[in-house]
Amino acid sequence: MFTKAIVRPPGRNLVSGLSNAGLGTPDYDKALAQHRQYIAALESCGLEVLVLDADETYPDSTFVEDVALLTAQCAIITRPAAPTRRGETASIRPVLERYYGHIEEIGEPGTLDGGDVMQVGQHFYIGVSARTNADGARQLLSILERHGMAGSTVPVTDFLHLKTGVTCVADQALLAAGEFVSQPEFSAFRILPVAGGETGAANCIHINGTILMPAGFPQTRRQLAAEGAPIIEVDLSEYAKLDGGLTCLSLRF
Ligand code: CIR
Repeated sequence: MFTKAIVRPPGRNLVSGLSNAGLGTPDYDKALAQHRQYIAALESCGLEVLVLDADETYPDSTFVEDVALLTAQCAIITRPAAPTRRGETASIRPVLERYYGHIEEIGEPGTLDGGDVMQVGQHFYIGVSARTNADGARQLLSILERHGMAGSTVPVTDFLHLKTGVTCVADQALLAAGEFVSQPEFSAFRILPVAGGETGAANCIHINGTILMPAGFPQTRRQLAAEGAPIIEVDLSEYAKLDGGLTCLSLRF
């Protein structure tokens, strides 16, 4: 069960965030309104949400998931690969110190974005991607093992992050798109392949029995409804313009 979440609303500099989506420039006012709805969705799953101040220095800082990994045993500060995001970690440390007595950190030459880490039960799948390198993954595995946890790596070639294309939506069930539908590392799971044309729906969050999914994907909604869990749709169109989605906007613990 999660009890808390940390979020950071976007700053006006959101319009300068990194993007490969080709969907246009985000509208700041609309993004703020969507962020408020996102917070409300987290709260309706029973989470206490800590809302940090917007950070006008870093255009992508609203994607707070990428700067840390929060586990039951320790917090791990990552080392984001994108040069414009590297400095985002400094301001998260004092926040995490409020909750964690022990904080680990990924060091040079490793890079790791939190969006590349998918926790299922006590296992952590680590995507090795354009953002997370082999050294970053190796460091994370070693930290996890030192704290009695386990993980394994998964290659990511067609998506920004691992969780852009695969998320856990029920006990032992993964909603998967593209290369992750037939990834051998996931062979023990029940795979729900995302319907054609709805690749953007793969980034969902399963929180305390409720599924949060992005708005606008009717086939995936039907597919997830068949799982029997309550569903909340959240419109994150402005964040999709920066390749971001539901998981990216919070740290849940
Ligand atoms: C970036 O390229 O870093 C941001 N524009 C989007 C980050 C999305 N984060 C995530 O998938 N965890």
